[in-house]
Amino acid sequence: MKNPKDYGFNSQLIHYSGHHDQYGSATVPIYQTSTFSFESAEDGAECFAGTKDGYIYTRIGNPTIKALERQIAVLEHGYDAVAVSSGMAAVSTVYMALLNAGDHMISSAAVYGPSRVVMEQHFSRFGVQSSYVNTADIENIKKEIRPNTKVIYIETPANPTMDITDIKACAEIAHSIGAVLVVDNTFCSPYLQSPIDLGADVVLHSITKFINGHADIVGGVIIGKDKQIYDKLRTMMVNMGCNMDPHQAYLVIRGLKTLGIRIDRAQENAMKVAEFLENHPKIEWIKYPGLKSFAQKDLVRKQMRGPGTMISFGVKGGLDAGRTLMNNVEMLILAVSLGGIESLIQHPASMTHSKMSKDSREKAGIGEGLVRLSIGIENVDDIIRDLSRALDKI
Ligand code: LCS
Repeated sequence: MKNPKDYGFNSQLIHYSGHHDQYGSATVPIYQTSTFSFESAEDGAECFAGTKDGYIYTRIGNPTIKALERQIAVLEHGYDAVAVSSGMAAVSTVYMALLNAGDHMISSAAVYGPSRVVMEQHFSRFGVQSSYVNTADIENIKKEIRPNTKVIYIETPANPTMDITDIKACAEIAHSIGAVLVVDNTFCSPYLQSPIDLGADVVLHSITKFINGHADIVGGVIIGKDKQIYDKLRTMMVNMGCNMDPHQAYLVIRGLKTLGIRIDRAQENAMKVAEFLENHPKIEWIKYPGLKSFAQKDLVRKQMRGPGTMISFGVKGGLDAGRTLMNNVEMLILAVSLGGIESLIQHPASMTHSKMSKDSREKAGIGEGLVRLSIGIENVDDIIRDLSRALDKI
């Protein structure tokens, strides 16, 4: 595939890695090496000076990792990408690369718990200021702008509230004040949403989720829209040392090939599960971007190519009833994480978002009764039967 832009998304997934070797390998081999030999002392010096292309050391770069980075950059319509050891490494690298002491960041209040904890409890120790607001209402962002605001950071759909933030409107605000827009695109993957096309400067993912899709590795990736911002991100990753491992990259390349069909199937299932839950007498409320009742459905249509596979809901009877449900599922796995081929159920207030203060959780709309589902690719009748039986136990 010479120019991936001439091909559709699924063809890019299968055929584009940009990797070529002397054996004509159909897949990207694992370069399980920490270091690379130089042809001469002069050659080594040139590689370090950047006047010659060549691999030096795996923390700095590695052919297996580079193949994954190239592929994700193409899928996200960015300049290039930096693969890292986890989604949290991606979040921390972005904060480290883009914020200085005295700078201010405005973020969605509902983000993955540790993305907020690392800013409020750790970056604050180095003088970085932050405001957490409901970014689903753009006016809340405008109200928080300070002369030192350098980053607007959004998660859309937000984990776990499913609130949608208007990416294009955020990019316009960020650029009007000389700030950058960072979008955590984990809940959509590049299959369902292209933040760079809507004006984002940086996109990040927990690769652990949809991109890998098989619940067998932890990883992250950051995509820069241009060379200037990409160089900052790569330099920070290399110096912090949170690189991905080549074996991990190999597994992600393998999982990534089926991203499109995995999401198509899981999304079809999620729609049926959401409709089942919405009509169930024991369900108090439900948020799934594919439902007619979803308040922000117009924005979903505007910036997403599908509603995704994540569902949040509350059971009548609150936390106790939700616990009964979670303790009685048989096939669904009671576990955190998301975006894999297997359906998972979890309780954000006591699990993924438990390290946030109760006050922050409540203000962000993460109530004690919220139960989160990540729908997989199993037979949908089995998922619904499992939930139905567990709901009957309440
Ligand atoms: N961003 C989002 C939106 C996430 O959901 C997560 C993890 C991360 C970043 C961090 O990625 P990690 O370091 O775990 O690869 N979300 C999780 C969740 O909701 N359940 O378990 C992990």
